[in-house]
Amino acid sequence: MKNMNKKWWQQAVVYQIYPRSFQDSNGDGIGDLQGIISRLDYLEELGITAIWLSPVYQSPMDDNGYDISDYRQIAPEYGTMADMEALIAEGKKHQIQIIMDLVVNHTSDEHAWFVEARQSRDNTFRDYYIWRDQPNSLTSTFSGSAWQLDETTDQYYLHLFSKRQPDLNWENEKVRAEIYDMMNFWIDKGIGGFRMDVIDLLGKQPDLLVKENGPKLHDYLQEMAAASFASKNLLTVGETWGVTPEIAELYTAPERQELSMVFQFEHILLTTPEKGEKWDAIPLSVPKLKAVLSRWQQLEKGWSSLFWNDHDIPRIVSNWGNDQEYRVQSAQAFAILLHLMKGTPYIYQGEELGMTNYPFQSIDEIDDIESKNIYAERLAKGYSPEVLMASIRKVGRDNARTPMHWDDSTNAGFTTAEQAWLAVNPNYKEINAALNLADKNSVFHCYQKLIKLRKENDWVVWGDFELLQSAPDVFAYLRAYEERYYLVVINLSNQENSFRSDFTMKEPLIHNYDGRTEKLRPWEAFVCEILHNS
Ligand code: TEU
Ligand code: CA
Repeated sequence: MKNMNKKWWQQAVVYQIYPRSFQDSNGDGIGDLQGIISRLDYLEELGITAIWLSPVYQSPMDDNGYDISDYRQIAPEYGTMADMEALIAEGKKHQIQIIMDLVVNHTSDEHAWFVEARQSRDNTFRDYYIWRDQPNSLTSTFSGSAWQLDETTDQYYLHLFSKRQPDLNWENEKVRAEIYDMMNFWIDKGIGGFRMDVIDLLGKQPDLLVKENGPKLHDYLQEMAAASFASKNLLTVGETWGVTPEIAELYTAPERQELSMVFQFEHILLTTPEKGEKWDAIPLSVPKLKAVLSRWQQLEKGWSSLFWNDHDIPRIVSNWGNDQEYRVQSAQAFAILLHLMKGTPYIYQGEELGMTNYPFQSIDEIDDIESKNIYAERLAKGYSPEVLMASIRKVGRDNARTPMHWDDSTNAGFTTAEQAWLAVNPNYKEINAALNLADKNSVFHCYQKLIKLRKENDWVVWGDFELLQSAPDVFAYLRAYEERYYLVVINLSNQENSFRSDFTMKEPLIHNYDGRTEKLRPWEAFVCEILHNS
């Protein structure tokens, strides 16, 4: 057994909260920290053991908090530092650690460092950011050039995201020291770790047009770890869009002392055309999904994350499932598939209810800066509003960001305000937490059983993974642990399929239909122990 050194975060189940949309406690239409505290009982019942909290720091909210103007203050709309400390303490009482979002590739243009830096070319903080006399062809993830002219000082600054998110200069050791100091400020408050926003950009070389995986990246991460979390037994997870399994091991091989795990997006990118943008999404190929996910299960060194969703990604049940006649079955099928693989699973708020994408009709309903920018860019290129709204409905980030559905009261119990900051999905009367809790066959209870199974059975966490041959749309795998074998079978299709094997199957431990038949019904999924007699 390789895992002699078992870590708490390998056994954790993480739940991501997008604070703006989780629970409003004071009737202003915006979710907040007291709202989260009021829902800790719900989260404990689900069984999760950590919360990844999207940013709650002071911010002008150009990118909903991913533009931070003060890393040591809480945004007033979310509460106070006392509320944050209360969340950390109350979380512990519910066996839930708080993972803070660490956004250090860039700050807000309202951060004091940038306000200073743009005063003059010889300002002390000038080198905290990246300035050039001329722009090059680098583009921003949010459309257009990555360079913005600053008129006062007549130079361009780099912004890989919005122009209100200037990139920090990681080559400047003073910047690095400030960041590590800030991380320790949060570690000292008792947090459980960090989710690291676009961490693979830290080593960027803008003059060479290199964004991801720059040459100094891992030096910085090792320095960061040594200066902050390395000795603290924290969960650290890096957001790395440009990672392969080989690169992932550079982050996560234990002897390198960098991160616990990374978010790898290869499966998510399967529906982005190879030379195109996510806005031109192509259908999912299940055989490719099997190939990608099973390759990531074979990591030699280090550890993986498991996820379908976050605040940037459309809802899994709408994206790759069937959010109409098989909404419950397909949401459960994806849950069973993910939670029984090897790695630390992440659940995005509402995923455990089978929440769906939103039927956005007009750009006026959209808040997300990425969607707004691509809409303007493509409208100017001659795309029609209908075509643009169709792709925003399919992949726009606001699909994940509409308020959480708690019950069937006005605004789904999210807020007592007349209007939430972003519209509540009209299907909340059929899809909400109260209904899910009342129905033992609900999506919620499937997640709850999966988490319980993980907590009570070592094989779920530590077992070896083996992909099995099966029909193209059937995902079947084995987990093997201490001479016992578990079979997981998922039909990722609206059609019936079959699965044949020589195994003797015991009763399903978790199953999204009643009883087994010869065929696999649409989106049928189950796990059972087998007697391995082949
Ligand atoms: O996301 C990184 C990122 O590149 C995303 O913008 C993602 O690529 C995009 O949504 C897919 O089209 C992180 C955060 O998760 C995101 O919310 C922030 O906007 C971004 O960084 C900037 O901080
Ligand atoms: Ca509020």
